[in-house]
Amino acid sequence: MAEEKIKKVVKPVKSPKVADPAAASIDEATQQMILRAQDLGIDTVFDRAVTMKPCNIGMQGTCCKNCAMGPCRLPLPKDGIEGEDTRKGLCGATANTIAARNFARMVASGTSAHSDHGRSVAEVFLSVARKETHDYKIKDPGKLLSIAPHFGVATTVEVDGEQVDRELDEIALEVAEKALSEWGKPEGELAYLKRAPQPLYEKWKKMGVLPRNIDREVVEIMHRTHMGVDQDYKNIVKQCTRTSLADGWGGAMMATDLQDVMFGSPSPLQSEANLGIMKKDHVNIIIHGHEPILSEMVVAAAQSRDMIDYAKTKGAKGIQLGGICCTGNEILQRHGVPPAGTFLQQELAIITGACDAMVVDVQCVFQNLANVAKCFHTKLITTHPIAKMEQDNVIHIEFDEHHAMEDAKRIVKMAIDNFENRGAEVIIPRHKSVQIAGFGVESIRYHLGGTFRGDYYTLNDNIINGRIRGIAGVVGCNNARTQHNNEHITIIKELIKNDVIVLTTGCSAIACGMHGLLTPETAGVFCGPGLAEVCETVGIPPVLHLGSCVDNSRILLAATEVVKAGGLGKDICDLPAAGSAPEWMSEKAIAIGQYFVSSGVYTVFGYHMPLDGAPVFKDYLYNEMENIYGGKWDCEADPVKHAQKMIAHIDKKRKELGIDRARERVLMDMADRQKLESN
Ligand code: BF8
Repeated sequence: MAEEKIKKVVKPVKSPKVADPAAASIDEATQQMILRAQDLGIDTVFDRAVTMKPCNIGMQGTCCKNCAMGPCRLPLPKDGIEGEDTRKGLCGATANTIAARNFARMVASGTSAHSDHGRSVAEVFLSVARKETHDYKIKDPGKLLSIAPHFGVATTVEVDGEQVDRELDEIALEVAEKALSEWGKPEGELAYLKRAPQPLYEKWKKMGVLPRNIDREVVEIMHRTHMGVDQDYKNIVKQCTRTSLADGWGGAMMATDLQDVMFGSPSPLQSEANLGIMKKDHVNIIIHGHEPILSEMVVAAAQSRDMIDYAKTKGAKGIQLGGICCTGNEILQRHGVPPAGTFLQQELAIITGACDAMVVDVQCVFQNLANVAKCFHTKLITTHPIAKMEQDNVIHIEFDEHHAMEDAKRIVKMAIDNFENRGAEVIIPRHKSVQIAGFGVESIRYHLGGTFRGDYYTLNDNIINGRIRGIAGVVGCNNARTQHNNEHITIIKELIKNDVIVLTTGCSAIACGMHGLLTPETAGVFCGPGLAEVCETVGIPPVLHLGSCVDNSRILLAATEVVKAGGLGKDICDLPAAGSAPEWMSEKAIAIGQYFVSSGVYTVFGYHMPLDGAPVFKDYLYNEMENIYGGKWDCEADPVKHAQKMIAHIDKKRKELGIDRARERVLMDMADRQKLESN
């Protein structure tokens, strides 16, 4: 008896469940660092994804916690629903209402994240225009002149009956004031909406979804999804559209434009990607987050002679910067600073033991970084007033644009001083790949435009003649519930194999860089013959890195340029094009998806969508929306099927445009041609 009791009490201690590195990621550097973390007894997101399962009802989108009578949970019965759906919450909210409200709150949050970023940029730009800061300047006056008319700001002035150029400072000030008012102007509509193709703008107008100002649309979602307000999922989706347009054609687009004006518009450049960019004998500073305002200064500080000399006095050979997430993409696009990895690799950069400082601003920053940093010498520095961490090892250096360079130098010096404190063994994976990044609307025009016949001519011509089958935007996050990078890379390889040119942003772009898809040489290896020929002729990669997630606005404008160049319909929904977010996880991705769909793009998400508990609402997003805006949502977890769905849509559009036969002609091989000629 006593023996039995002892047996019961002394259970063998189970070793904690941890991730299988090969199942967690297709990237060898990531696999190596997951193993190292496990050896050191440090858990990472990959391990936590094994031990914590997602909530089944939340996954279905039908858990309502919008009032204290709940949470009310409305899972779909295992066998589905026959006849009337009688499920309801305490107040009577249906599964459709609950799932639509949850979806809408994701749109509101995602829009807020992009747009608050845009607001910060606009505020700094106003300081520049008012000459209140000297650390930032207008680096791209051409871009300022190109956006001014969209705000109704004149670039010339009449003097003695003649039009002459207006002072740049005057234009900057007026643009800054007009831009900033977009967040809260009391009447009218957002200034940038008219940049869309006219039929699209008219569609939005007819549907009553033109955003009035950015903040108002977000506030209205929060109001309408409060207990007992909007209880018609179609009406809720309408506000989702209006809010998401305030993101894509508003806050995010202004963030991109004003960053280009102040920090310079990107142009193609060579860099590298993956954890292997970190250097053992250098001071390594990892910059992580989304707002590139402070990081612009950190780049300048780290490249300054005095800081490099100071690093040498501490025994380092120099200073190596690396990026994570979209701040990383911003400094890659403009300065060639290599990304150290995607969203899921943030903990791993510290686990190398070589990260002397990690500087974070806002969004996509794991709170667990503080716990990982505790195990190493790494200084984890938060810099934004709205994004602090509770752990006591985190240092907060608050950024202020009025003394930005001073703040940046303080941070860089802190990293240098920390170089000699490295304790744990340093293990940096050797993996890294070369990449060409830095594309934008302007550089696509340069590479794929026509000298004599208007913008984007070469691109359109090659789509019409079938060498390029269509255009895909593949964007977005990593998600620890899918195999890191696998979906991005498999989908993109399938697309380019089928002659679809890919525009990429966010972590998808970093993944492409890591896996070698961002070089012109990729064309000869992975592309179908038509796309390979075009890429080899003009010397571009088949996958073009367009920047960070706010830079999805560049994809909207590139699509608009394609429409304008002619021959492919009159609206974005006419184009042989599709969108994809293979490994999405962020609410920002939902806002992006909604503005792509509402701009006419067929948009496929990977992993899963929290809609299964409300099939009627799901059907509205997946089918009905196409009848209104020409674009619709879809979801496909299998990456090959995912790409095939996009290709099928592209082919459907080619057929509607009457250009489906052209492709058949292009893809004939020599034998086919000879046969034809001899007939
Ligand atoms: O804004 S892709 S994981 S880093 S949310 Fe975050 Fe997603 Fe990466 Fe950039 Ni975008």
